[in-house]
Amino acid sequence: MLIIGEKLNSAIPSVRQVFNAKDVEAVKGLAVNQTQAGADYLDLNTAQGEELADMTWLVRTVQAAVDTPLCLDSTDAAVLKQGLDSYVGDKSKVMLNSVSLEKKRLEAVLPLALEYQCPLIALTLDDNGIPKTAEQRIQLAEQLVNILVQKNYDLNKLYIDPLVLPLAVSHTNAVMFFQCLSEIKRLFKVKTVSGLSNISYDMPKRKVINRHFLTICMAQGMDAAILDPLDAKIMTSVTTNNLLLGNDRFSRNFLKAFRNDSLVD
Ligand code: THG
Repeated sequence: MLIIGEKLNSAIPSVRQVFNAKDVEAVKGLAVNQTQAGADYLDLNTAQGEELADMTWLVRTVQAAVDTPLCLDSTDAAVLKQGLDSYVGDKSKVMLNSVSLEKKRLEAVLPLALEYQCPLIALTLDDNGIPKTAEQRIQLAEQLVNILVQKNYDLNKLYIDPLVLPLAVSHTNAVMFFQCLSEIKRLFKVKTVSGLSNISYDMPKRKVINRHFLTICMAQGMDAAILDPLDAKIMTSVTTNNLLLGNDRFSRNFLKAFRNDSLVD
């Protein structure tokens, strides 16, 4: 499973301070440490500050520190474009997070993904909001897939995010999400992705819930997760789940993690 490191996000108060202070060393530290911990992509989100200007600064600062692919995280197409314009190198490696079926967002974000054939996260959300049922979300996933096929977008680069809602809102929100993951894969043969933390919103022991949620998502075949790679417990879960799910030939990655002393009980 692909790991998208979530730490370079202005929604985290300490990181917001780092961005506001234009603290280059702190950003480099978060980029290098997440990469060393196993991040395949680094998510960049500047929504809580001067979103446009901060995105340019962040892309340049992170690119100066690591070669790890970037995942630009904004609801605003102008910010995604700004991030792409600031990126030096092969723009087809930059993941865009995200598009949805909201009319304005679709019209503005889709051309960016098509121009550079970027990997793309697509949310099952339209102008009516997030649908309540799995069936309706799967329908939105189908609409997204159909639009992208029609535009000749390479579906291997598409990651559908069925959107996690808190268990505290409805006790069936997790099972509904698992159903979305498995059905979207079965019906459309496209990849899936999710953040973890919404599931445990307003609950105690959030990290325990997030970790077990991730395990079940992986068992449904989820292809990517936005998570904190500096959390040794969640990374131990990822490594062990990959082993158990037959995704770790000769136990190579599990044994490597063991020898590095990075597996925790
Ligand atoms: N889907 C998509 N994009 C997303 C989300 C999603 N982007 C934003 C968000 N959800 C994922 N990113 C974060 C970033 C930080 C935190 C949660 C989600 C966060 N971090 C704390 C910290 O680092 O201090 C705690 C981390 C921890 O639990 O260890 O809260 O769903 N497409």
